[in-house]
Amino acid sequence: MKLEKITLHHLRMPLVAHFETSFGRVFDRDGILITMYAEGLVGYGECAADRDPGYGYETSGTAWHILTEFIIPAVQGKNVESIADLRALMKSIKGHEMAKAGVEMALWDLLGKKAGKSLQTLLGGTKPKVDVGVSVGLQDTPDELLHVVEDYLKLGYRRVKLKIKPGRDVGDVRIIREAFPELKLQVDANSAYTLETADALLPLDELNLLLIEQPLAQDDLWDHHKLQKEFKTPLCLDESIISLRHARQAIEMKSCGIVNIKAGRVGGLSEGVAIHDLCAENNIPVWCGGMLETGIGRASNLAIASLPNFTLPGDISATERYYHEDITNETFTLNADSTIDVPTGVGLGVTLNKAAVKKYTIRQYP
Ligand code: OSB
Ligand code: MG
Repeated sequence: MKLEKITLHHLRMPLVAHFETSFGRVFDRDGILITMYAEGLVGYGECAADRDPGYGYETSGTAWHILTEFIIPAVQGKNVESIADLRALMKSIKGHEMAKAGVEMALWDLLGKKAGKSLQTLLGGTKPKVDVGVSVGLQDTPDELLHVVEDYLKLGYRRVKLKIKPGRDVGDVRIIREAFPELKLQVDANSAYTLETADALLPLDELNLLLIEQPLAQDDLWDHHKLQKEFKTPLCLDESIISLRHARQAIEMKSCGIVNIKAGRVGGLSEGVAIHDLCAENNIPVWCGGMLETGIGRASNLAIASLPNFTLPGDISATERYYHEDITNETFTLNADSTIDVPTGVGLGVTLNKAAVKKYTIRQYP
């Protein structure tokens, strides 16, 4: 089918509550909505890059640049029958995985609508609902952290991830573990440590954590390998796994025991599925990470998280955990068993709330 037109909306949406990680605090979330038109159908995708280069080098600004100057000129007006065709058109553009992944998501939505199939079906997902948890940001005091965690448990979340940073790690985590001895608990450092400073994390090994996510730098598979030898708790890589190749190298090097899959970070859903398959062959459990996405990205995350080797709960929380108003008409709610239902409609299975898109748009292309 001919990709007749691609448009962009740069969104800035207020979060229900601020979210703080080792790289900073945000009060609102940037995203780029990608709309793709072909054969009378419309597909939607979301580019997950944030406003600041704290998580990775991509920002909503760099993604806008790469999309408008390179990706859209390379794909608009072209005939594309498959995801492989689209990836071939974008192949000469180095890096910028989140920009590419957003465009790929829009094509998956279109292909699903054309075939009358859900994204879940297209990707090979099987589960009707997926286990989820909540990612809890750094709080001003350990006491506040305890209250925030208690509130999420009351809502029904059965797995909690705590953000940590130097000086706010073992002490905070110990308080939560003592208050909730049976809770499925894990931590995420977002690259805030070095091999030297990560020794401070050794007491975490006694706190019965599911995993320790991304303690060291993004480009440091080797030091993660060295650090993993110090811990019984599996390290989990997020930022470091930017492609199937990086996943293979991390597994070969034993840099981690678990992999976080974010389709945005790895350049698209197809690469995410390939990493899922590789990890399954190597007995490496995977789970679906999140980037505080809108309903578009959340629908996509739920679809990929329904593949069989996503055996740990994902960072996919209910809509109300992120936004008072979303850009999809559909909202996602938490079931009593700490799961969220996977959309079953064609494509992503969500529709756009155009008034909300208009309200949160800060620039448009063309
Ligand atoms: O490291 O997993 C991360 C949000 C933004 C950027 C990076 C991360 C996160 C989260 C939130 O942890 C996950 C979610 O969407 O709920
Ligand atoms: Mg992470």
